Amino acid sequence: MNSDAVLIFTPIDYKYKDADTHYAPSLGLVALENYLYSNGKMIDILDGSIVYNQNEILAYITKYKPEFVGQSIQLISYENSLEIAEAVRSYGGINIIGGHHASQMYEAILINQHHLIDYIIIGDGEEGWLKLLNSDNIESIPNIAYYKDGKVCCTYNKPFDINLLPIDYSRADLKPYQKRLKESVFSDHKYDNYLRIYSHKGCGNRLNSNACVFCGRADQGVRFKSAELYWEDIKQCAMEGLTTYIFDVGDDLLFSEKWIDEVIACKPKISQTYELGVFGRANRVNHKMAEKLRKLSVVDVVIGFESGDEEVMRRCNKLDSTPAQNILAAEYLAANGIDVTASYVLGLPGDNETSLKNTVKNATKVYEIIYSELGRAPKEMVANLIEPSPGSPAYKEILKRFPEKYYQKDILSLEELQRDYFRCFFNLESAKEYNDFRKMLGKYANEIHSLVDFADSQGWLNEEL
Ligand code: B12
Ligand code: SF4
Repeated sequence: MNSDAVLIFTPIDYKYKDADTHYAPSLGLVALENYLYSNGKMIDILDGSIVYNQNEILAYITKYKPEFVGQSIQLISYENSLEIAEAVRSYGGINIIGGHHASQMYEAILINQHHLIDYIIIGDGEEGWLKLLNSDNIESIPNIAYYKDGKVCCTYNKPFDINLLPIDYSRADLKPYQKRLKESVFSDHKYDNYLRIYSHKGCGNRLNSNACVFCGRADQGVRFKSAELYWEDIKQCAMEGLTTYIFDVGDDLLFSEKWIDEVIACKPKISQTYELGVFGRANRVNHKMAEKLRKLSVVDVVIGFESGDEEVMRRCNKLDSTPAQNILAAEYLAANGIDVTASYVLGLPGDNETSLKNTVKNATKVYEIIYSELGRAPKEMVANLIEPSPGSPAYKEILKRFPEKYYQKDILSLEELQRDYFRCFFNLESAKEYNDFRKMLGKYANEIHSLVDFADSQGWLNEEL
C-alpha cells in the first residue's frame, strides 16, 4: 500500500436484500478520491458492495495498517463499520465515517462509539477529508463532528464547491463492475459499461414541502454544477470510451428548466455515443420538457411514483405530485421515446389492500404506456418496502413513540425499525398482524415486479420476495 489513506464503502448486512445495480464504483468515494488526488494525495478505495467482502477488508486493514481509514456507512452496514473501526483502532489508526447515515446519526454515534470513531463528516466530505489528512487544526476544518471533554462538538458548515473539477474515473478498476453488469439482466445487456455522475446535490422537493415520509437524505438546499462542467463530466465518461450508459444521481434533473436550457445551449460535440439515465419529478414533465430531455440523450427517467393511491401519496408528503400526474409524465416521456422507471414504496402511511390494488393498477398503466410507445416493457420497475431512515419524518415519529429504545441509540436494526414503524403508523401490535401485513405487501410487490424483467427493489429481507 503506497497510499495516504483508505476509503471503504462498508459492506451491508446481507440478511437484507442488496441492490443489484452495483455497476459502478461509489460516486461519493470517487468524488473524494478525485479531490484528494488533485491535492497530491493517493487514496485506495475498497468497495465492500461487490469488490471486497468484510473479511477481505479486515485482512487488508490488518496487513497494511493504514493510518487514516474513512468509511461510507449506511444503516444496514453500520455494525460492519464498527468491526472495521475496531481493527483500525487496534493499531492506533484514525477512524473517520461519512455519508447520509453518518450525517444524520453523528450525535448518537459519537456518544456511544467515541472510543472507536474519531471524526464524522457531516455532508460534503472533500475539504474535511483533505484537511484531516493534512492534520490541520480541528476548528479550521469544515463539516466535522468529534467527541471532546464528554461532549459532541461540531465545526462550521461549509458546502463543497461542486464546480471545482470534473468526475474522473480513470484511476478506478472498472472490471468488477463490468462483470456485474454483464451478469445482470439490466437493460437486456445493451450496455458494456455504466458510470455515475451528479448534476446537482440536494433535493428540490424539500423546498416546498416536507421530506417524503421515509427519506433520510442529509444534505440541505439544491446546488447545480455549471452547464460547462456538467458536459466535462459527460465527456470524461463517454469520450474516453469508458462507458455507453451514464446515470445522473441528482435527485431531480428537471428541477430548473433554466439550467436544462443552459446545458442544451452549450452542448459540445461528443463523438462517442452514450445514453443518459436520470431521476425526475413527475410534476415537472410536460411535452416540451420531454423534448429537451431527448436533446440531452436521456433514455430513461426514474420517477418516485411512490403510490397509485392519491390519499397515500398525500400522506407520503410528496405534495406536488399525484398518481394521475405520474401517469401523465409517463405518457409525455414515452411519446418522446423515453423509458420510465416507476419506483413505488409499499407500506406508506394509509396503505391498505385497496390502495395497494390502486398501486398495482398504476404500475400496470405505466407498463401499457411504455409498451404501446416503445414496443417493449419498461426496462425496470421497483416496489420497495418502506425504510424509515434516520432523519426521515417516519423515524422522528418512531423516536417520539419509543424514546427509551431509540433516543441517542446508534445501533439500529432496519427490521426492528420497520416493525416499530408499523406499530406507530398502522397500530399493528401483534406479531401475527404484522407478519400478515408484511406478507401482503410482499405479494403486491411481486405483482408489480412481474410486469418487468428487472426490479432492483430495496428494504426487503433477502429471502422475502
Ligand atoms: C447511487 C445511489 C445508490 C447506488 C450506489 C451506491 C454506491 N455504491 O455509491 C445503489 C443503488 C447501489 C444504492 C444502494 C443503497 N442506497 Co443509495 N443512493 C444513491 C444515490 C441516488 C446517489 C449517491 C451518490 O452517488 N451521490 C453523489 C455523491 C457525490 O454524494 P454522496 O454519496 O452523498 O457522497 C458525499 C458525502 O455524503 C460525503 N461522504 C460520503 N461517504 C463518505 C465517507 C467519508 C469517509 C467521508 C469523509 C465523506 C463521505 O462526501 C461525498 C462527497 O461530497 C443517493 C441519493 C442521492 N441523490 O444522493 C441514494 C442514497 C444515498 N441511498 C440510500 C440508501 C438508504 C441506500 C440503501 C441502504 C437502500 C437499501 N436498503 O438497500 C442501499 C445500500 C446498498 C449497499 N449495498 O450499500 C439513501 C441514504 C439515506 C440515509 N440516511 O442513509 C439515499 C440518500 C437515498 C434516499 N433519498 O434516501 N444507492
Ligand atoms: S425521496 Fe423525496 S425528499 Fe427524498 S430525495 Fe427523493 S424526492 Fe427528495
